[in-house]
Order: sequence, then C-alpha cells, then structure tokens
Amino acid sequence: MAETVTLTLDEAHDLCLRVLLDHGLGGKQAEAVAAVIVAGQRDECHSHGLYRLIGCAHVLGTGRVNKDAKPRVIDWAPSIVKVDADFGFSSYAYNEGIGLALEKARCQGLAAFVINRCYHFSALWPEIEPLAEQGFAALALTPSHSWVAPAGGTRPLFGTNPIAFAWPRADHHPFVFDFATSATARGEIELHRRAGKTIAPGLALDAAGRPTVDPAEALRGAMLTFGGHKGSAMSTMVELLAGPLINDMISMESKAFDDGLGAIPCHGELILIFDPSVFLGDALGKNLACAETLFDAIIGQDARLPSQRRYDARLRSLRAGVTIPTPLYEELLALMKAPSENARASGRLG
Ligand code: NDP
Ligand code: PYC
Repeated sequence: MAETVTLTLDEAHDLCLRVLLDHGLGGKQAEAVAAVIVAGQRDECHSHGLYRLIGCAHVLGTGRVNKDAKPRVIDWAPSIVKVDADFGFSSYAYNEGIGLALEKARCQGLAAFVINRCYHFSALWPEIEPLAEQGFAALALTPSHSWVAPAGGTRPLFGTNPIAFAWPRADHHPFVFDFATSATARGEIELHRRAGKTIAPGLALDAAGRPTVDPAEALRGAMLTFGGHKGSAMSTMVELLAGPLINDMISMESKAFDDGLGAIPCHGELILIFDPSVFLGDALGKNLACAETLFDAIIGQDARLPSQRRYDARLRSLRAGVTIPTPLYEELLALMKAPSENARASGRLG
C-alpha cells in the first residue's frame, strides 16, 4: 500500500462533510467546520488540517457539542459584537457574527468581536486573513486547555493560547502570522507521536518536570511557552483578554469543564478588527506604502514573511490536491458511519 494518499480539495471537503454529518452535526455548522479543516490542509498546516477531523468526531461522540447550535448575535455596544455560540463550533458562530462586527469596524474604526461558549479547534488565520483581504487589520486570541507550564513552573496551567495578526496589502496576500504562545502547537506534538518521531528539545517537560523529547511524555507532562518569560506573559495576556474580559473560561476552567473526556476545548475568543481607512483618512495610502517599505526591507534581507510558506502551499494544493499519510486517511474513512465505497472503489486504498 502507498504511504500517502492524495485527495482533490473537493474530495477532502466531501470527506469532512460526510464525517461531520454522519456524526449528527447540523448542515450549516458542518459546512463551517469542513471549510476551516480543508483550508488548514490546503495550506499544509498539518496540525490543523484533516487530522483535526478525528478530534471533531470524538467531541461529537461525547455529546458535548451542540449539534444543532443556534448562535445568537448580540449588538453589545457601539464597538462590541458578541456571539453566543450556544456550545457549537466557533467557525459557525464566527460566520454568523462577522458581518455585524465588520459594519461596526467600518463605522467606529475599531470593533471587538467576541465569541462565547464555543468549541474551538482551528487555526486562527482562516478567521483573520479574509478580513485583511477586505482592507482591515485584525488580531485574534483564544485560550485552550491547561497544557502549558508558566516560565519557571513545571505544571500545566495555560492553554497553547494562539495569537494571530493580519495586515492588508494591496498587491499581495495579507501579512499574517498565527502561532501558539506555547513553543509549538499541541497538534504538532500529537502528529509527532502518531508518526513515531521525537520532538525538538525545549518544547516540553515530562510529568516529573524533566525536559523530554518523547511526544507521549510531553502530552502527559507540561508544554513550555515560546521565548521563556516573554511567551509566558503573552500567554497570560491571552487568558485575560479572551477569558475574564469576555466573561468566558480560562484554560484551567475549560480543562476542568472537560472533566477528563479529552474533548476539544470549550471557551471564548476575542478578535479585534481595525479599519485603517477610519484611522487614517487621507493619510491611508501613505501609511500603507510605509508598511510595504517595511515588508520589502524584511524580504530584502532574504528573510521570509510569515504565511509565505502557507501561500505557496495553497498554490500547490489548488493545482495538485492535498497529500496525507495513508494511516490517517484510513482512520478518517473509518469515522464515517458507512465507510465510503467510492474511496475504496477509486483504488486509493489498494
Ligand atoms: P509555528 O510555530 O509553526 O508558527 C507559525 C507562524 O509562524 C506562521 O504564521 C508561520 O508562517 C510563521 N513562520 C514559521 N516559520 C517562519 C519563518 N522562518 N519566518 C517567518 N515566519 C515563519 O506555529 P504553531 O505550532 O505555534 O501554531 C500552529 C497553528 O496552531 C496556528 O495556526 C495556531 O492558530 C494553531 N493553534 C490553535 C489553537 C487553538 O486553540 N485553536 C491553539 C494553538 C495553536 P507559515 O505558515 O507561512 O509557515
Ligand atoms: O494545537 O495546541 C493546539 C490546539 C489546541 C486547540 C486547538 N489546537
């Protein structure tokens, strides 16, 4: 049997949708989740691509996610939109509320978009890159589960707490970065465990608080923040801004709420949206040009901009589809209630 399987983006989407619908997820919610998983795989963000379907199926099996969630969009204040996700997936709540949040950003120059009571498993860039494509700058933050020790500590406390930022560019893809405040995403460690590979030193401690490169030990122990005390403080900031500030759970509470099920984290998310045209008026063009000078200077040193790898991967995937390990493909097929005869008939599984 071949070591990998290649799927077109349509096939990857159909696979996601089928698994999610088979697990009882409502149609619009399933579409929102499938879109974000396929986007992750398309951009070769393997830790947040098709592999995540396993976690989605698991959390749906636990009965925790509201499969028929009805997100409620709340016009909270002149510059604040909240969406109560009704314990559904974040991507669906995002789709329901983002329109009003953008209206407010256009009007006030700055809007806060809050998603509450959501199950969140995705990368953050799919939420903010489209905003920068429409001319906005954006910053997204969300906690997760207590998996990460504070700098100087040895026990899990913070979530992997990603921060993502997007800036609009006229003739290029937006400038976007999106990373965990842990030294790596937990999904990466999980992928190393699945592949039987060790992880890099400096990412995690075992349950006894000793440094480890064994991914299974790392998952049982505590992950480390990036940049020592700096990542630790940034992670604390994510907990505060996307927890107490928005009346939602911090990672410790989300982990306790999980109650040992090992489900996808349930908590809130904060997205700040800036409209540069309101901030700048007539000075918009001059300042967007200044940003381009900065980007040129970065690239001029043969450094690369964040997301360039992702944009290159996207081009490849649009042309040639996405490639995943055969064992992962088999595991995903097995998640279907009635595994697809089409996939077998197509000869992909030999
Ligand atoms: P990485 O450490 O791989 O960093 C990713 C970011 O850094 C990307 O923007 C990437 O761009 C950029 N980057 C990487 N290498 C370079 C380089 N040499 N020069 C310039 N830029 C570079 O990611 P993480 O493991 O920390 O996180 C991966 C994903 O996990 C994120 O998308 C995050 O949102 C997600 N995540 C989600 C969580 C959740 O609760 N929902 C929790 C934690 C993580 P490029 O993509 O082009 O390589
Ligand atoms: O990879 O750390 C991670 C993660 C947590 C929640 C979703 N992804």
